[in-house]
Amino acid sequence: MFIDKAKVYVKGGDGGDGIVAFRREKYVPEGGPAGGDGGKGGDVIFRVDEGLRTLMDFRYQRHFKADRGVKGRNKSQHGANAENLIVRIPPGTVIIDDDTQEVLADLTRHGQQVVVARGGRGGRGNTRFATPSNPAPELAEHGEEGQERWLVLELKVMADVGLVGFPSVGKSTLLSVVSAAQPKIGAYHFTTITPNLGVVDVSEGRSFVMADLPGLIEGAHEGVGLGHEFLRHVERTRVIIHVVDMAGSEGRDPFEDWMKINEELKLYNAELEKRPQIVAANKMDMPEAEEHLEKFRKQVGEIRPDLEIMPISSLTRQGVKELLYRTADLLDQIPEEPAIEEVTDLSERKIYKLEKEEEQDFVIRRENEDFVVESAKIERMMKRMQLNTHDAILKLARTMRHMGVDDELRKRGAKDGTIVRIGDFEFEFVEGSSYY
Ligand SMILES: Nc1nc2c(ncn2[C@@H]2O[C@H](COP(=O)(O)OP(=O)(O)OP(=O)(O)O)[C@@H](O)[C@H]2O)c(=O)[nH]1
Ligand SMILES: [Mg+2]
Repeated sequence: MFIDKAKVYVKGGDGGDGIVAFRREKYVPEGGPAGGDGGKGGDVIFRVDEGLRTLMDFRYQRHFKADRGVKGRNKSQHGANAENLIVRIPPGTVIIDDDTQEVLADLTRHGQQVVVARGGRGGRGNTRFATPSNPAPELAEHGEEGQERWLVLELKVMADVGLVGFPSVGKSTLLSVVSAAQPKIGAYHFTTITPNLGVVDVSEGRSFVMADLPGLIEGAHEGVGLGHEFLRHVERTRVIIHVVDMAGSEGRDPFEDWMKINEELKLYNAELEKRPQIVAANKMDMPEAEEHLEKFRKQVGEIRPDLEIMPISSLTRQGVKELLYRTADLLDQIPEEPAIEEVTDLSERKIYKLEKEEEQDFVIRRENEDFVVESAKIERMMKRMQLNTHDAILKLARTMRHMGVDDELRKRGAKDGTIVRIGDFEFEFVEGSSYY
């Protein structure tokens, strides 16, 4: 089965922790700081590989996590950065953030790539925190957490040729006789519910990919009968083979059918009206077919005299070869890139801008006698610091004072001994502290 949608979880590797260490030298009782920084966590990168045609692999593997950076070492040695995790995707994959529904990337060319989850930075070791007033700090940072998110991958079928038409006109039957694909064929409408792809070998190494799409009906451009889902696939094909049932089964009129489908294509995307089209007048083995074809040619000729109409029978294979040759010739004349606008602009800036927005300073609330400080910035810092040492708490206190948290608490009536909470931490407000 051909899968064209997948949901995956990606997580960049966490950064390695920085460490607290000191030099130990002979005859030097208290050596200087020597804790190294942690290494950077690996990024998760999606890269286009033209050898892939489907999102099938994502059915088996849905979680992609890059490795974490290595911890810092003593003697001020840096921990190693983790390798990036490269995930191969087929050309034509659209990557969407499942939370925000923002399109993150629309990758079409071999080798194009995008970072979908950045690895965290390594934490700094205590070597980096030495100052003249505190030459031997007991302070190091945790590695930053890698980014994580759920993504929806959508593959717009990169078929060269799309088979369109009403249900039961014989699209799947045609694909089954010209390729190795084995789509379901049925005497009832909507036998095909997801697109099928087949590779058609014409001759001397000439081949193209043909997509058999589910039948379209009136209102498809408005989403009727899952029309949007299917029309999306038609957009990227270079040639449309419009299959029309010449037997006039179920009392249908071939010309009316042809007009209605074209109207749906046009209403969905005006570009599709200009897409090269060949009419495959199918079921020519049926008794009334010749008569219908003659009438159809006349009617079409009045509005589109240039349109190619090729009579075939998928059942007897009459005319099928000619149709394939003609299609291959037409493809040779059309550039590889589909004639539609692409949404490729995918700077990392666009991807990561969401995080920057939360950078608000702080909010102070009262809870009975106590104060609660809410601040993404401070909480992030607390997460990052290893708050088990005096030096680390000192640094946090200093930052809060610089941000104006102390002043604001004082203004709101905080006194010596008032309880202040931030995240999971609770401490006493100390007035006029010479601490920092
Ligand atoms: N006589 C005749 N019958 C055909 C021909 N091509 C297809 N059929 C029959 O028409 C019916 C529908 O064929 P499908 O290939 O499933 O049609 P489809 O267009 O894929 O239909 P949906 O997937 O429902 O959109 C089946 O019973 C086929 O056997 C043909 O050339 N001649
Ligand atoms: Mg079908």
